[in-house]
Amino acid sequence: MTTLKEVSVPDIGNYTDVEVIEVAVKPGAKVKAEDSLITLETEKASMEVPSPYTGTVKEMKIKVGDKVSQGTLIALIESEVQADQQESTQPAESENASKQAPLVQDELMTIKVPDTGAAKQVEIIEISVKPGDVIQAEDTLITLESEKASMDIPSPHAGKVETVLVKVGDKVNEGDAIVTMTVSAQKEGKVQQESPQASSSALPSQTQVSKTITKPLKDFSQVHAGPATRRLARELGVDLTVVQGTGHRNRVTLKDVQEYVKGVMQNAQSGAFVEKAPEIDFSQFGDIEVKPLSRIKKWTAKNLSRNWLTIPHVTQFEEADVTELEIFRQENQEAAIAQGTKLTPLPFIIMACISALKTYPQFNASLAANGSDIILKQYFHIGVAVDTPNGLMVPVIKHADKKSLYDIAKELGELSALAKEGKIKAEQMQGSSFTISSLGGIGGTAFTPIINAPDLAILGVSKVQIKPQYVHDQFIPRKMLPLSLSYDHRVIDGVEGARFAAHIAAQLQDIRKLLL
Ligand code: CAO
Repeated sequence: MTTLKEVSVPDIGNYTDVEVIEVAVKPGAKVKAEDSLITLETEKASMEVPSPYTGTVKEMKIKVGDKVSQGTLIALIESEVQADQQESTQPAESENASKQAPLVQDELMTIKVPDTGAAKQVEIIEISVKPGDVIQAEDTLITLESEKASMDIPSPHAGKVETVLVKVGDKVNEGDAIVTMTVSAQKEGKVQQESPQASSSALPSQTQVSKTITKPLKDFSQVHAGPATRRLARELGVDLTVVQGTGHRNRVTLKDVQEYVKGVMQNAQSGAFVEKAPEIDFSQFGDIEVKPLSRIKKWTAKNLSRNWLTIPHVTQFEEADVTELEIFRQENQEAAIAQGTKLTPLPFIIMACISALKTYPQFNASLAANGSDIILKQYFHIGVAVDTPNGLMVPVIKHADKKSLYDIAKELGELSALAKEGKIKAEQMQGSSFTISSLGGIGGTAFTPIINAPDLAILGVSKVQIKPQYVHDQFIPRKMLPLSLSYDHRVIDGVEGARFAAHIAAQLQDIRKLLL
C-alpha cells in the first residue's frame, strides 16, 4: 500500500524566508529516506533538506529562488511504506535512519560506503579524517572519484574516529568499510536535541539538517572538487564550472579557486571594469533556442576576456615566402608518412619560432606578478591552439627545441588527437612559453590572436597564398604565408615585435637555416 505524504520545511532555527538554491529531485523521481530534496542557503550557511520517506515524488511545490520558512510545503511523496508502519516507526523507514537511532551507550561502529549508483570500483582520492578526529554527523570522511565526477561520503554520526580502514588510491564498492568510530551516547543525544527536526512533526526525528556545507552534492557532481574546495568556492561565490582544474583528472583544487579569485581581483585593481551588457529578451524578435556553453568554452571566455582586457596587445603582420619550404615539404611527405606522421607547415613554423625565441629571449618569458620583473625561461615549450568539438584547447609541445621536425610533427598529431577526443590531461596543457594559433588549414589572410597569458606573445598563422613577388627585376608567383604576431606591449617594444616576426619569416624562407 502507498500513501501520499506531505513534506514540509522542518524547523530551521531562527531563519525565515530562506532561499532555495537547488531542487535535487523532479516529479516521478524515486527517492530513499535521507535523499536530499532541496538545498536552502542563508547568508551564512547552506543546508540540505532530506526526504523523510522512501517513495516516488508526485509533485514539487517549490522551485529554485523561492523563499521558504518552517512549515512551507516542499513536496508530495507517495510513500511505499505502509501507513500504519509510518505512523508508528517513521525512523525505521530507512536503514540509514535506523542506524542513527539515539544511543544509550558509547558504541564502536563501522561506517561503510553507501550506494554509489552505477559507479563500481570507485577510486578514493581524498581522506578527510584521521584516527582521533572528533567529527560531526555529515562531516566528510572520504571523497570518491569516478571517470566523470567526484562524490563526498559524509559520516552518518557524530563521534570519534578510531581507525581509518582505507587509503587514497583504494578502489571501493558499496558496503566496503571506511572507518570505525566511537559514537558517544551523550554526543548523539546532543545532536538529536540540536537537530532542528527533533521537534518537527513533518520529518522523522533522525533526520538531519546540516548547518554548514558538509555535503555539497548528494550525487556525483559535474565538477571534480573536494569538500574544502567546494566550501571555499561557495563562500567566495565562485562558479566552479569556470575554474580550470589543475589537479588529478582536472580536479579543481583549493589553489585553483584561490588563483581564480586572485585573477579576478587583479583585473579589478587594474581598472578593467566593464559595464555589463544589458540583458535582452531576443524572443521578442523571433524564435530562439538557448543552449549552455560547454565548460571549456566558459573557461576560455573568461580567460580570453581577462587577457584581452588586461594586456595591451599589438599585432604585427608579416609574410613569409615559403615556396622552397613547400617544395621540401611535398618531397618529404612520403618519408613522414613512413614514420607514421604527416608534414604540414606547422612543424616548420614551430622550428622557426624556436629560432626567433632563442634570438629574442624576451619573447620566451612572462611578466612577474609584481609587474616589475620579467621571468626569462630557459625552456622552449610551445603551445598550439587546437579546435575541438568542445572548444579551444592548447596542448603544449614541451622542450620543442630538443626535438626533430618529424618528432614535432608526430607529437603535434598525437596531442591534437588527444585534445579533439577530450582525452588530454591538464598537465599536457600547462607550461607553455609561447603559443601558435594556426588557421592556415582553413583560410584567412590575417587575424589578431589574443595572447595566451602568462605567455607574452602568440603567433597567428593564416593560409598560404600564391602572390606575385618582385624578384630580380620581375614579378614571379611565390607561395606566401601570412603571419600575425600579437605581443604584450608592456614588455615588448614595437621594434622588437617587428624584428621577431621578420626573423620567423626569414627562417621559413630559407629552409637550410631552419633545419641546420
Ligand atoms: N596554409 C595552407 N595550408 C595549410 C596551412 C597553411 N598555413 N596550414 C595547414 N595547411 C594544410 C595542411 O597541410 C593540411 O593539408 P592536407 O590535408 O592536404 O594534408 C590541411 O591544411 C589541414 O591541416 P591540419 O589542420 O590538419 O594540420 P595543422 O598541422 O595545420 O594544424 C591543428 C593542426 C591541430 C593546429 C589544427 O587542426 C587546428 O585545430 N587548428 C585550429 C586552431 C584554432 O582553433 N585557432 C584559433 C584559436 S583563437 O585564436
